[in-house]
Amino acid sequence: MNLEEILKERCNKSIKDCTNEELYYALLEMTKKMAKKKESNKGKKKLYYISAEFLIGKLLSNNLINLGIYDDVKKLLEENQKNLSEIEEIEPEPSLGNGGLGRLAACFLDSIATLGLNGDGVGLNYHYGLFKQVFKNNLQQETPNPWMEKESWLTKTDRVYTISFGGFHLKSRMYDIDVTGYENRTTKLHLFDVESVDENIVSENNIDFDKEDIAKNLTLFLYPDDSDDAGRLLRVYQQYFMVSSGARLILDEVTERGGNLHKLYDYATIQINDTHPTMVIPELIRLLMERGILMDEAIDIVSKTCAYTNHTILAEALEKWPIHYLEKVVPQLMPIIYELDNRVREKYDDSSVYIIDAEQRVHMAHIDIHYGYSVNGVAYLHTEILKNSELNHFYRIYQEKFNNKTNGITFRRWLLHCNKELSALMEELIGPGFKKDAMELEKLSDFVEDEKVLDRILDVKTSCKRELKDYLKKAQGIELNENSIFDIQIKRLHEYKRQQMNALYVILKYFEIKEGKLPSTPITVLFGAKAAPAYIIAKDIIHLILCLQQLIEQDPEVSPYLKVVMVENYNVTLAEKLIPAADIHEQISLASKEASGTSNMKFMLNGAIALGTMDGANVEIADLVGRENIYIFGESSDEVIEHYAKADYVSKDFYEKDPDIKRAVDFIVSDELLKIGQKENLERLYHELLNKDWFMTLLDLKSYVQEKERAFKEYEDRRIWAKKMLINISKAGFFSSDRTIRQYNDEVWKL
Ligand code: 26V
Repeated sequence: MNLEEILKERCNKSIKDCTNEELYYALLEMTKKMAKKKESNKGKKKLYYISAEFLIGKLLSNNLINLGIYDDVKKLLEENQKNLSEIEEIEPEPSLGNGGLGRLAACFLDSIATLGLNGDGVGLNYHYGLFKQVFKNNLQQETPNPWMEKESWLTKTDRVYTISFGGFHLKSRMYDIDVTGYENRTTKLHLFDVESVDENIVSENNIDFDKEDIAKNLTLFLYPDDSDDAGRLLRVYQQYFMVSSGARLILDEVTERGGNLHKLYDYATIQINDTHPTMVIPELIRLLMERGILMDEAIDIVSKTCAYTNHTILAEALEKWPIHYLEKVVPQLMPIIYELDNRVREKYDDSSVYIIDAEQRVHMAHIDIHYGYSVNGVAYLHTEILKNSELNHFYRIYQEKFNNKTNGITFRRWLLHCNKELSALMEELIGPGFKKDAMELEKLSDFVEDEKVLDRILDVKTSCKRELKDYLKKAQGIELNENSIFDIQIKRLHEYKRQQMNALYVILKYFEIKEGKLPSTPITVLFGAKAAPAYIIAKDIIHLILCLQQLIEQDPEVSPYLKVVMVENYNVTLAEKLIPAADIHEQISLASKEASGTSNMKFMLNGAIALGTMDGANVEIADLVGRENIYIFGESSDEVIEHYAKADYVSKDFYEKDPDIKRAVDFIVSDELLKIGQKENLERLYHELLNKDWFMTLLDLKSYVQEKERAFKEYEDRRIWAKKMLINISKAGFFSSDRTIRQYNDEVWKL
């Protein structure tokens, strides 16, 4: 089937006469048909990657690349005066994830398909995704982010289940998205949706809706506001709907393939992505018992089938559901959960490993660890912290279950697609092998002293900066100076990620410029971040950054040398434009708090240098590139863990003993900023930093400023900088998600 034929059928026009929109939908149809024709991966045992989030991004370009037809399609369009990039703009981006965890799941699906593994994704089909972020009066507002149009990547299937909740039933239907492997076969992402969903209960301008009307709202949004009971209950409804649908799919598929449910683990393995899908464990036990298997055996079977990945050590993010929630939503699971807890209590007298705690809350991660066969962290340091502190009591019981799987990213999207110029240069230098085997990037190290190559790498960077400039001008009306240093921090807004520390740096730089100390090269500090709708301080930090953006913009003394930009509605599409354009990337979480990070890997692959703490996968990046090719500052994870243990960090001490810190923090509530911003928000943030500062911003601020200045200074020697860039790229191969998935398969799934 070719494009011309499809167009003829759809609108009876030639390529030349079509609008970009007509071309987009024709390409969508063509790509879907091609993917459908491809054989899917096969095998006796199948992996089910269950996740509440799959942040898949736009799919057209990615699918064209993976199907091996990108260049042909682009050429055909060009011959008809059409531009593929402009056509890609038509595609809406589904926002089916918060950040790293959801994007990781999407990268994993790409690698599973590419490696030819028999594995599918299972999740939910949120009609409005997370939310669309809009800025008004320098504040974040949330609106729905609809992405499902009459025609989309979804294909409706005939698979329908009835899901029972306390007091009512809902009908669940499966929709599929084909996941194309790079020059290989395909797999599927199964997204379940509630048949009775009603988009009309949401208004256009905000994300308010009746949280109690479960039949209508269940799949409208990802993680609705969990600041109240109704929102939290809705999350439990969503989770059970997802896992019950998924568990039935798994049992049906095993049975359809002639498998024996007594040996379920020979036919299926389930990767539980964080604790959101944990109820799949009691649900599977329940369903096996319904099919006549006794409880003892059912528990044993399921324990050999499920594996759990932990993605955070933040206590507030480890799910603990009050028993009365579960009694209300899923009463049918309660006898099983009590039994699972009793078995633990009979065996161990350490209450920290119980499933149900003294406050009558169910610890979801504890179910996973006791009744799963594998527990993994997502970077070396993170797994060590799990073993040695956070989950130490479990590690002592189940040493053999614990393992590390350092995260990875798909190089198809994060190099071949998002940075075609760099990718072409790499191919010219070392041949096309790196596209299939990322470790071949190491061959680039032959060129670290080659001045011509170094200059060309700098040229590619400038060209990416220009592209970002053009894009942001058109899309958001933002003006960038491509001759400035692009210093970028893009990730969910959270105090532990410390965007506020970056903002304090901006304030200090503002003072310097005001006092006549000008940077050798102008600096552009770019941010992109959504804050959870109920996370007040996170929204205050966004407010501060936007106020600084306006203040500096309006100041002709400062604006030629310093610019702050917070892009609106940061998402995968924006990441694909921002990452190739970065000179420096900020990975400045409080050590021990960022499980891994994955943007750090994407930036490195695109020749940006990290400014970061020894946290998450930064530790492994530093090991690979060496200390001369990364900027590291701040206290170590051991030191930080000790501060928490001793409770000896007092932010006010740092504020009072250092006049620079005091001046920067005070500026948050200065007349200049209060003229621009909201008193309530700025004062709240000021007091938070002074009296709480849970994530120790002021502790690391000084060493952060120092290291950032060092980076800016070294940027001035362009060739030395280019060498650092090349070394970073050449060492990025380890962070291919193909490597991560191979390790999961060899050590955990054994497909
Ligand atoms: C969840 C929640 C939920 C409610 C309240 C606040 C809160 C804060 C954090 C989280 C994190 C959820 C888990 C997560 O997204 N983890 C991220 O997973 C990435 C992929 O493994 C990893 O690279 C990031 O470091 C990690 O933060």
